[in-house]
Amino acid sequence: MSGSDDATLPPDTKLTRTKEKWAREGKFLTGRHARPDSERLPPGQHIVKDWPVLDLGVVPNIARAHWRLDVTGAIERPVSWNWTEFQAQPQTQEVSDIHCVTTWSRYDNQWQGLATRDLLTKVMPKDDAAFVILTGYDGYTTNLPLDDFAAEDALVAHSWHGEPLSAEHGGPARLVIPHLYFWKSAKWLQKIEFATRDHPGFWEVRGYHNRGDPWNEQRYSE
Ligand SMILES: Nc1nc2c(c(=O)[nH]1)N[C@H]1C(S)=C(S)[C@@H](COP(=O)(O)O)O[C@H]1N2
Ligand SMILES: [Mo]
Repeated sequence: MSGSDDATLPPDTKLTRTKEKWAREGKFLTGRHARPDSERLPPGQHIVKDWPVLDLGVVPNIARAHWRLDVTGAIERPVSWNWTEFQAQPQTQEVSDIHCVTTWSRYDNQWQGLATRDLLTKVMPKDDAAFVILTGYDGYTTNLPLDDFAAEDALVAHSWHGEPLSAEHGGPARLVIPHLYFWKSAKWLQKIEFATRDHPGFWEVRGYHNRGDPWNEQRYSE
């Protein structure tokens, strides 16, 4: 499950190596703490109006006709949805802020898709499920505690501001976990796996924090 030996991943780029170096050096850390209810902008962040694109440099082009989303692991009812089946799931709209570990934040993003809470109701995690591992069509992985995945404003989004999510931003569908740094929000979502043990993902094995709470500046592992 660790990204480094996954054959489908592109080789580490200069940017990947630079970000690993920043993690080692603690770049962007301010040492300040804030609470989401008292401060909207987390410490060390600045607001952008445009929406930057960040990924491993390979944009997988998945036609909606060939797209599937597999939900597997420690659940009572595994599913593998095609696009039509995914679109038939309950629809939720959420407006939330993006906080990227590279210090940009973007306010008031309108998302539409399947709320993770509705997904959980469908697939019924087993009692010992405690983690969720996300895999993208580019081979990217990231990990979340089940409680973070289940956040009230978290969703598997297929639209942004009323338009289908663009390929560069993770379309056909991506995860959106607004209360954690944006690297947790896997683009080009292919698989959601429930697990009893944690499996650190692509950035988590390269020096990023395992949880990534922006208000506590959990940018990097110690
Ligand atoms: N599948 C996949 N998801 C990914 C990434 C990636 O490389 N592959 N990069 C992550 C990182 S580090 C960030 S900051 C956000 C960027 O999303 P954006 O390009 O829509 O701004 O996607 C996250 N999700
Ligand atoms: Mo990122």
